[in-house]
Amino acid sequence: MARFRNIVVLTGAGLSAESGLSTFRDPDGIWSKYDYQDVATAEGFRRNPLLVHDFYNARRRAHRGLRPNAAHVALARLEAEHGGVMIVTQNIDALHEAAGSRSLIHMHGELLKVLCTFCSHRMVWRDDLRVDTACPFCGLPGGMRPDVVWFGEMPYEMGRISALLAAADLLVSIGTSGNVYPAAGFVAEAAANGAHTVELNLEPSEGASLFNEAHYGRATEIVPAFVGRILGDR
Ligand code: BV8
Repeated sequence: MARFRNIVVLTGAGLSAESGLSTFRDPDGIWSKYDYQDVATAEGFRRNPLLVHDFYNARRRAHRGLRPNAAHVALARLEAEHGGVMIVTQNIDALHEAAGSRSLIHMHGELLKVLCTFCSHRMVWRDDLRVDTACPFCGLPGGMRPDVVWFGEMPYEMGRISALLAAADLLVSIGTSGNVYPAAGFVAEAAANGAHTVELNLEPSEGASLFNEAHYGRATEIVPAFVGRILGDR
């Protein structure tokens, strides 16, 4: 494996599947139980905030006690030993951090953070959120929402991500079905800038044909093996 200088790793729900978190589009995934229009849009939140709080409260509770898996740990090792790695995750869980990753962008926000829509303060929040929860900063009730990017909302740090994709000589996409934009467009953007592109997934994604290289299998097996190749393990 040639030596790469600037590595961008895009991760999706498949990376956390073996830690016990549901994915979205697998047969028993989240979108088979909820309509994303009801629970992952600002319109749905306006229409029925109680349903949306219940949806995220259940995911916050499910997150407790979960541990990062061997794939998260391998990516933290890659960052520590390579030095030129940035993870851009679509996931809102905190398992990359728990594995030790620090160079990390949560482009779709974070499950364990909330945002006050009145005073714009963001804060770590591990408990349930209710419609009438008062903001600890401005004191006003009724303005608190999960700090996640819903459909129709602009993902976070897109300028920084574009700069990273322009400089990348390797893009690795892990555990994502390639359905959701703009993340699904990153492989084409990186390839246009001359990067080598690799897909690591359980099965070919929507964008599979766009990758130079692909390895299919469970993340806890194929990600440590790939990281070992990059780091030149014997
Ligand atoms: C925006 C956060 C514009 C909250 C999420 C028509 C065409 C193109 C685009 C659009 C369109 N209509 C609308 C759009 C835009 C829309 C979009 O892309 N829609 C799609 C559905 C067509 N995108 C947006 O709205 C985005 N914003 O475009 O803004 C804009 C412009 C200007 C000003 C304002 C706005 C915002 C998108 C973000 C939405 N938020 N979630 C939450 O999590 O609750 S999306 C949600 O999907 C998650 O973030 C998730 O990460 C993301 C992607 O899903 P995946 O991670 O890929 O998960 P999935 O289940 O799909 O796949 C899992 C994969 O893992 C599978 O391939 C499986 O095989 C694999 N796997 C499973 N187990 C394993 C495994 N792999 C390895 N090992 C295993 N063990």
